[in-house]
Amino acid sequence: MRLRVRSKRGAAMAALIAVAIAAPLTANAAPPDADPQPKAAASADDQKIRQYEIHGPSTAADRTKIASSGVSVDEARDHSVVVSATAAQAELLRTQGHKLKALAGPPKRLGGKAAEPRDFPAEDAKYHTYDEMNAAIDEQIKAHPDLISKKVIGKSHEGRDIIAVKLSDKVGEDEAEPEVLFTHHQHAREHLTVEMALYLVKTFGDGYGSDDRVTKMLDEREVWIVPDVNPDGGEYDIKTGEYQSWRLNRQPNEGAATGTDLNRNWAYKWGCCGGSSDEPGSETYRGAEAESAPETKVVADFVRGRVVDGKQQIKAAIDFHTYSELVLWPYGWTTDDTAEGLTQDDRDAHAAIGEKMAESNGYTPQQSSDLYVTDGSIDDWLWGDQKIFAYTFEMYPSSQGGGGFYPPDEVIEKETSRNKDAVLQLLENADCMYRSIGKEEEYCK
Ligand code: 0X9
Ligand code: CA
Ligand code: CA
Ligand code: CA
Ligand code: ZN
Repeated sequence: MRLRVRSKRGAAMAALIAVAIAAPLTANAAPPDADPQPKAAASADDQKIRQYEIHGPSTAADRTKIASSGVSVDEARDHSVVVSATAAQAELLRTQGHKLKALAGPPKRLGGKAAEPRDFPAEDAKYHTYDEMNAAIDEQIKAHPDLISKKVIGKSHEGRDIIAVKLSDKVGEDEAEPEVLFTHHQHAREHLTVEMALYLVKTFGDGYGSDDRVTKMLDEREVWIVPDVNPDGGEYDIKTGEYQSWRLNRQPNEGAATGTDLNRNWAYKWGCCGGSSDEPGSETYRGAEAESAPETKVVADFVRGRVVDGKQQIKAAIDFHTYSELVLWPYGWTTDDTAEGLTQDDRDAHAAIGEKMAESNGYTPQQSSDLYVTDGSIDDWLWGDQKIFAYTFEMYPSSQGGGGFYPPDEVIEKETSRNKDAVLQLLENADCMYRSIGKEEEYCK
């Protein structure tokens, strides 16, 4: 396992000090989030999320145990973690003996203006709402109709269109070219991933004919981008004009709590291994059954639909998340390097290309379970069920000090273009992923 030693202490400390000034903490004082009022039966407050730092957890096993309390583990350092938790989940961890330090909440960034419902705060206006995202994509299609198309692949729980954008020369034809999939925004608060999708659509659309690598890849590959897997969650996260730190979709469950963790809802080893929760209200609630979330099913059906004449056309994929600056590969459900359906060669090819991509963007490469165990995640399903080489990118920042889930919009250009080379590498390898380990003859002839 390789966990990066963090160098962003200063920024993280500044954030902690800011919290401490706002609400001084002594060893046994009530945390600033403690609610003195008796709990109402209502659910919105019970599901209010904030981040905490917990000192101590050092191994993947420690972190998996922490996650089993129902929190999401947002950041893994050498000897501590940052989690997102409700007040009740935080309380449970405290009764288990952990010391939780509340971190600063999401930034307001209102720039002196009143909160605008259903939009990003004024200072983050460069981020795209769901409507703005669709408009930006439509504009690119208009500019490059021979190169870019889109189709509605299904609907979210609240009825929003989930779309897949296709990029290739002769975009209207289904050519016999390796296909590559990019998925974005399974987790509502990870808005930078939608910007990543828009960056790819623009960079490939505008770069065709002038950028040699881009041109070659659009000539020889078919690229699929699902820019927003969880539109309901994303809109919910911004709808009051203040960030909600929301992760899940917006599907109601029996009882009060809303939402399923889409990245625990995929139909491979679903709920197998302590890497998700069966309790609504958990940040990693896996849903009532695999693909119970309409958003998961829509994307899974789309991927299954790419099987032509018994052959899966999609060869490789990246699922974009934030944050921590990581390149991850399967499996998440087991900490073993190899397991059923994942041979040593499969693992080595994943790792070889994963490490090369990480070299180019400066992220840390590792097997996803080196972080913590997950089951029912998209990358395990893509590989385990569909034999698609699958990566998860955890984008900027490396730590909570860099803005956590809410980096300012000033970083969008730099942090999306940072992945251009890695994405091109994946496309260039997609015709034979085993070439990376010198086994083209054996696997690709
Ligand atoms: O926990 C997740 O779903 C991802 N991290 S996040 O902070 N964005 O929520 C990591 C998923 C990595 N993939 C697997 N573990 N299979
Ligand atoms: Ca700004
Ligand atoms: Ca083509
Ligand atoms: Ca094709
Ligand atoms: Zn995520």
